[in-house]
Amino acid sequence: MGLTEAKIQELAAAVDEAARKSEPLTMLTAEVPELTLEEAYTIQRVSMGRRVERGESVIGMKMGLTSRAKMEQMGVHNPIYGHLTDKMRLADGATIRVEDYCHPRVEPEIAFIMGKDLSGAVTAAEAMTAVEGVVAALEVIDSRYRDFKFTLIDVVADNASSTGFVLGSKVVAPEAVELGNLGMIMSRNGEVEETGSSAAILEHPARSLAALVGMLSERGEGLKAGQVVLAGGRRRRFICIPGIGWCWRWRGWGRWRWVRSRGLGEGKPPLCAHSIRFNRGAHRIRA
Ligand code: 0L1
Ligand code: MG
Repeated sequence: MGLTEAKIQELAAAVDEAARKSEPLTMLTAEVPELTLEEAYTIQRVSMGRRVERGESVIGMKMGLTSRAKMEQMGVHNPIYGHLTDKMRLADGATIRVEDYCHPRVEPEIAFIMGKDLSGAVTAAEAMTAVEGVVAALEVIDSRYRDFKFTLIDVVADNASSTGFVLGSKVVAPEAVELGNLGMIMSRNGEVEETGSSAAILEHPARSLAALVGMLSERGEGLKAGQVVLAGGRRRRFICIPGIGWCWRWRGWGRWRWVRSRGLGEGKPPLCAHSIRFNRGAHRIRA
């Protein structure tokens, strides 16, 4: 027997309030073990409706669990998606404060800017014909679940941990970059820690886009021209600990940097705030 409408509303209110107040939430599946994936997406949608009622607009979508490493971590075989609203978009120079989040993590992303509406069952190549531009992006994810413990169903209900994102300034035509094998270097406190490729995003970010459209179509939905789509992480996310400097660089797109916090001004605690800044196509996150 499925969940009642009243229960869906109650659970959507719970995830929405946890996200709004950055308050820890107990896994929904602890209370409702029979919760299905389908119902979790309904809860996600209803919780988005609550944001829209408060004045937010949905401006795009994100794909999550797109890398083999993340799927293995969660014991799943398919990616998930969440919604992006205008309020989640972090501007050049925006400041985020670690204490405003529950478990903030950052990850490098590739974003698509849709030039046309897209729906139905599409191949990766067909999906790309609707893309106007691609841009380096960064996602801030924040699971609201207490102790960072959740199941796939919980995380879907919690809008795939969506919290914030930054788009780089250098939007290029899709054919201007080798999207399927775009090199990336990640360093920690100045030392190269990991190198990789966009191929880790479902083997090609375009496949991620096509998979998103396929999943949306199952619910009679699709993407709209002008929307942003975050293709998904290529490996793992990096914990936001002030004092650790992460830097990553997509080939040809400049770099993002997240460095040691120095505080934001007189009297401010020194280790809690980060500002985000771009420089002529180089993308920088700085504390
Ligand atoms: O973008 C993502 O891959 C998020 C997946 C959800 C799990 C998490 O919060 O890391
Ligand atoms: Mg992501």
